[in-house]
Amino acid sequence: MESILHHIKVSQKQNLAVLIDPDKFNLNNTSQFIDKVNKSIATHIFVGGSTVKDYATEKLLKIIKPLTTLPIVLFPGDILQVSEEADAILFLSLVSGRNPEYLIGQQVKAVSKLRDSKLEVIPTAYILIDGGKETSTQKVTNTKPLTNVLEIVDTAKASELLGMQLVYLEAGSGAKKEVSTKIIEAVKNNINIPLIVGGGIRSKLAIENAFKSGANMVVIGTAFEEDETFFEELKK
Ligand code: 1GP
Repeated sequence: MESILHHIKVSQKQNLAVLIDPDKFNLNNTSQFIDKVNKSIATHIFVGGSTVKDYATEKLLKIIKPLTTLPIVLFPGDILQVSEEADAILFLSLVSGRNPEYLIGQQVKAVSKLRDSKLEVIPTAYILIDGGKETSTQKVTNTKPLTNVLEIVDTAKASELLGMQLVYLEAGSGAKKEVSTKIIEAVKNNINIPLIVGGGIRSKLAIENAFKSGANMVVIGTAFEEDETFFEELKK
């Protein structure tokens, strides 16, 4: 399989990832849901969450894998979610916060699982942006989201200079407001690595705005969880 990071970098096509949070997902509905994903404009499936019961992610991955040919990317909140059943892992460092456990602690603990892994490991700067409400990621990591544009831009740039391969601007799952176009543009203009944007995106217009502002990939979870007709909406 072509490197997922490379694909995100070079593809002219707009990448749309559907995020499946094993904690919220109804397993009885899996094949119907994945069928809709397969027929939609989605290009990737992300699996993970900030609070997931032990091995629920791996269990879900095993069910999803035979049902789709889309690349499956782990989006793990902790090391228990690291699984060989996916194609790649966003190896996240929460660079917007100053909690060492999520900057480097979890990553060190994950090495025992990743050392002999076949997963494509994608070093990712994970930046929480204020989305208008406290998210579970903020609670779990005990960190605050960023609000200041210059600080957001400098955090993204520092991550690139440190060698990270991807920047992920995250307003938080179910955010009241998505990452603003102003922030997306400012970050995009200052980095040379691909940019992912997610959190609170619930309309076709918001997706288009994120792409126009420079996002290489948009991630959507809640809008699909709450209303599967959103898949149809995007085709129009
Ligand atoms: C991925 O957490 C987001 O970045 C997903 O957010 O659930 O609000 O789409 P939503």
